[in-house]
Amino acid sequence: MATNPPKLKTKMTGNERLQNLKNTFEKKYGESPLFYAYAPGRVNLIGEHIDYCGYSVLPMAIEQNILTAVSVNSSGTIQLANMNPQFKDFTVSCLEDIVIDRDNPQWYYYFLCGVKAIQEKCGIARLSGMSCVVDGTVPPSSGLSSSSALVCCAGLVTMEANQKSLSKLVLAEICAKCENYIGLEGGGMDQSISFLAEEGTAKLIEFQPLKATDVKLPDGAVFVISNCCKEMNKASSSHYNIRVVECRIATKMLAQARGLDSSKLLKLSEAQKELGASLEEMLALVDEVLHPEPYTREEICKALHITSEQFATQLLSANTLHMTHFKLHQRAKHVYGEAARVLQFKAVCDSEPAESVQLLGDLMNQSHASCRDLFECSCPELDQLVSICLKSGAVGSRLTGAGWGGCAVSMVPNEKVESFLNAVREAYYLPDPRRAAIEKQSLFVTKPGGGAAVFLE
Ligand code: ADP
Ligand code: NG1
Repeated sequence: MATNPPKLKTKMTGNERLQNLKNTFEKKYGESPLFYAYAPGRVNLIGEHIDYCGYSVLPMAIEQNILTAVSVNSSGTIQLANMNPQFKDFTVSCLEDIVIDRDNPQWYYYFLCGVKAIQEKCGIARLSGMSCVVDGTVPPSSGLSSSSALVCCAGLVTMEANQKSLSKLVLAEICAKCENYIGLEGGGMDQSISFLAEEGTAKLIEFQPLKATDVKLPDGAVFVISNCCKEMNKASSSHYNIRVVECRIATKMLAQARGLDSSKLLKLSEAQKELGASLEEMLALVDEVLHPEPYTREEICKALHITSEQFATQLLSANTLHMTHFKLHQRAKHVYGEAARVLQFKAVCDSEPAESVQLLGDLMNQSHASCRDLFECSCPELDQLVSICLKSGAVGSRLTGAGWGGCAVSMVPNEKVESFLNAVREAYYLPDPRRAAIEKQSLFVTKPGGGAAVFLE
């Protein structure tokens, strides 16, 4: 499957959203779209902040997606418009290099990340002109990967408009790398599931090499997404890259302590591989080698035998240059523990013991506690929402995605879904008019959806 290009070429009619998009397109550009493409957002069931450390994650695609209507022309420009008036029109020339301003992460720069990825991969000297209207239903900055859905959709649109053909696997790999143009050191989970998802199944996503394996979720429960209604834009803050940097430094400190050549290792999974150790042994090593007090730059430079200039150029990124203290013990503990939980989650899904739902719920709860206490990527609103979800009948509940805001995912036994939704509505959404106003799109049952595709009307 993953070797085929994602061209559904199916006909889609009688869809109100598609009709609105088509009408807007025709009004704006005076012609009909030639084709459409969509890429889904995702919910990560378990495995948070470990993709960029090289560890497997366990997401599924959601129904919400980014959908784009496209026409191809000889205007020599790429014209971008959006159904949401908050996202302004933008036009860029096909004759000049595509420049992405990482200090100003406007919506169209995410789109241009996808364009640039295809241009570079396929060696396209001059891109086809195209006119696009984008319509998104993934709530932005909420941990459901609206940005990656946009990047992936743009990559797919550019491939199709320029008559190129790449497999889903290659598209996933290049779109994962290209979101870095906007300044984020992401790990590739979101783009991988957006292309490799298949309806009805969650996926274990492994990296290096990229691989997606079906994970059958238990029949006895459903997954419910709830948004805490606090947005967190990753590209305009440094929370995310700070964690990436801390994990990178922890890798080097562990490697150094065990006499490995730390200059070659960047990811916590690479340290494990070099040492030939199990995840349990890595957890013990973290306790033995790293102290819980934050590390200063001086202490790290001394241990790694590097200068403060080397520290800044080799270990930090543009938006983390200001950092003075680094929590290495806590971050590495989270990563190795979470990596083990992903494998346990998959093992339970595969072996289907009678108590599957409870076992998976326990793992999700442990994951949230680790994200909150060790990785410190939760926030008071998310913690309150997770606690309400558990009191309302969920067997497991945790933040999903980058965190610091955004969504929680809860596992709810089938027979409790209605009472769960009512209880969460009453306890979290209705008491606050701002939350109540967006409750419908903020609290919903989800099931594994399909991956990105191109189609005709
Ligand atoms: P997420 O966790 O949803 O990926 P990010 O903060 O990384 O959140 O990215 C959100 C950004 O993606 C938005 O600020 C916007 O620039 C872009 N984006 C998301 N949805 C849309 C959309 N429907 N149309 C245009 N841009 C979008
Ligand atoms: P969100 O914020 O949910 O799109 C981000 C990263 C993922 C992963 C998760 C945390 C990007 C594009 N996405 O997801 O790769 O690291 O945080 O598990 O950077």
